[in-house]
Amino acid sequence: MINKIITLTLTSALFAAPMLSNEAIAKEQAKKAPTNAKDFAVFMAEKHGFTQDYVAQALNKAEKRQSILDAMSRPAEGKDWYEYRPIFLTDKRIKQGAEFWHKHKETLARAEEVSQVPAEVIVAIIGVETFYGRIQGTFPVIDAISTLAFHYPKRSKFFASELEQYFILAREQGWMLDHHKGSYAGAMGMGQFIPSSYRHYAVDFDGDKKINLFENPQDAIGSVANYFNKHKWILDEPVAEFLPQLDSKLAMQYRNKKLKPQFTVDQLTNAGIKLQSAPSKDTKAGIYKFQQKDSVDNWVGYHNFYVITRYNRSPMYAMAVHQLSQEIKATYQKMQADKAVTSESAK
Ligand SMILES: [Ca+2]
Repeated sequence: MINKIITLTLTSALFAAPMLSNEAIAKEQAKKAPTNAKDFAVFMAEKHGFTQDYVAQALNKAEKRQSILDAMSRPAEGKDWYEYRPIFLTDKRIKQGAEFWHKHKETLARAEEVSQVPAEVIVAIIGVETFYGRIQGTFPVIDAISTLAFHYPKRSKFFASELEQYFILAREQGWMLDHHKGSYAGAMGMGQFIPSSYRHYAVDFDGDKKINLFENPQDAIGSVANYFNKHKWILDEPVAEFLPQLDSKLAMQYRNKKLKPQFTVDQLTNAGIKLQSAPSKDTKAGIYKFQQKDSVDNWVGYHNFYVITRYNRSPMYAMAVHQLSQEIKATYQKMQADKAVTSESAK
């Protein structure tokens, strides 16, 4: 697409002096999407070659929804861990995760092989995001993203950029702009990809030349795996470890204030923190606290813990995904063992 715009710019420049310098073209490319509909339509026409009328009409048809603005002001991350965990760690979500794994075991094995990301993490993400594709959101994506781009000043620049990506994505995939539904924040499909992630990380994993994260579990599985691969998941490295006996001084000293682990396994073990999960000694690590009703749980989060927060920037999210992945894996393995016993006894 970039090539096409540059070609167009150069062609028109032949007829209109002065010719645009490379610097001017780069400046044009770097322009940020405006946060009002009128300027946005002009911008999309100039930067991406859409017809201004087409963009203006699509935005005019899109509905500003107060329910979206309301939802933005009460995210699940406002809860404490002891309230947050039970939302995701339910028997139903664990059992259906094992069933999803069984149903798509060939695809998951292939995704593991290609992306070096374990099946249980891929399944847990799809489980947390949409209950294995069942709950993908009810807001027209164009309504959600345009509402936030034009009427939510706190994040308007971010969502204007996502709106820009959404128009391009729809053109690339041949979608009607008002066709797809998603979350109140414009996340789409079984893995809830925002438009920029859809464009950069989603893959066609069944070879039909389309990338359908809404209805095609193979594409969804391959895309979640690819997202984690591109965000540098390290296979066979641990995610996190509960430290029930951690000395409170050490907990303070190695507490991670940011999402990214600021210490190394070496530093932690040299300080006397005993780790069972045997990561490599230069693996990044930090202590994260999780609020229980009357106490605090300390966990060490490793590099892979941080990778999960690249999907959703919250330690509680990463911990829920991690714990769910472990529960699903245990249930899936038990299910396979039970099946083996059943088929053996049927002989
Ligand atoms: Ca496909």
